[in-house]
Amino acid sequence: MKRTVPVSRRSLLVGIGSTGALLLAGCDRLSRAPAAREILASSERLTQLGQRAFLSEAVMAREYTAGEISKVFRANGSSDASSLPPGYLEMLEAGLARWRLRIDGLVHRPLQLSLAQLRALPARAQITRHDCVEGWSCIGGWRGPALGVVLNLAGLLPEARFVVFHCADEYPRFVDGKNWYYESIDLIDAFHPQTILAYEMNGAPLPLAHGAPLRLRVERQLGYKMAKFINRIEVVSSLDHLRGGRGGYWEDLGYEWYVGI
Ligand SMILES: Nc1nc2c(c(=O)[nH]1)N[C@H]1C(S)=C(S)[C@@H](COP(=O)(O)O)O[C@H]1N2
Ligand SMILES: [Mo]
Repeated sequence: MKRTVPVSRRSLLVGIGSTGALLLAGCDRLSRAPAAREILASSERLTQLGQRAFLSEAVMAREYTAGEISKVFRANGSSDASSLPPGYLEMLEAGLARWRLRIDGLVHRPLQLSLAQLRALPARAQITRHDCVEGWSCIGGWRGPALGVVLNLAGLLPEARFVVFHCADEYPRFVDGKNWYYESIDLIDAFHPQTILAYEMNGAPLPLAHGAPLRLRVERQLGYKMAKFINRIEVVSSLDHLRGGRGGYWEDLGYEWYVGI
């Protein structure tokens, strides 16, 4: 029974067309690696969630053509070294050898991935419109592995319900030593095919202002969900005991947690 799980997922993916085909390539490549295969096969619940996402929630955000990309993509929130820890710029300039993305919490296998390892994963490219709660929009091209691929590598435990993104930047104006930006999404959004960890914007490495080296794209929600400068992904069963308890930096200040567009 377990062995058939990736197959049924594959046929689902074939059913949703070209986007699915991109992800299908990813699944195929991953399932050839024995460790990843073992994790995929052992996590039945995760696969069910993936199928639920594909079957009932796979409403895709609109994608655009290269010609529609905004000439200037506004940067918002933290966008320069003044919001980042000492040494961050130097780390970027030194080629990110020391940078790691930590994946921990309710996972079978906590991971620390280098940027090279993330780049070696199957990637998805998408040109989408970013809508900020302040009322402006820009169209940009993004590329990176589907978040679901990365989560499958770590393997979610059955209690997993939310994915939390911890960021490197701090808001100086609210400083109390704990004002790191963070965000969270549920597993439906986490396994949506357009939810990716982007290391590229408009064909170039993600610029500092837009969250270098890695930011989230969760295309069916507003801009503040799209955590920039991600350095840790934590899988949790509840958001209640995390920081202000509302699942995100702006949420803790009164904004909605789910902001669909
Ligand atoms: N780490 C971090 N992520 C963040 C923010 C931030 O200040 N810090 N701002 C958010 C907001 S409100 C928006 S609109 C987008 C802006 O992304 P951009 O700078 O690429 O336009 O990032 C979101 N993610
Ligand atoms: Mo925003």
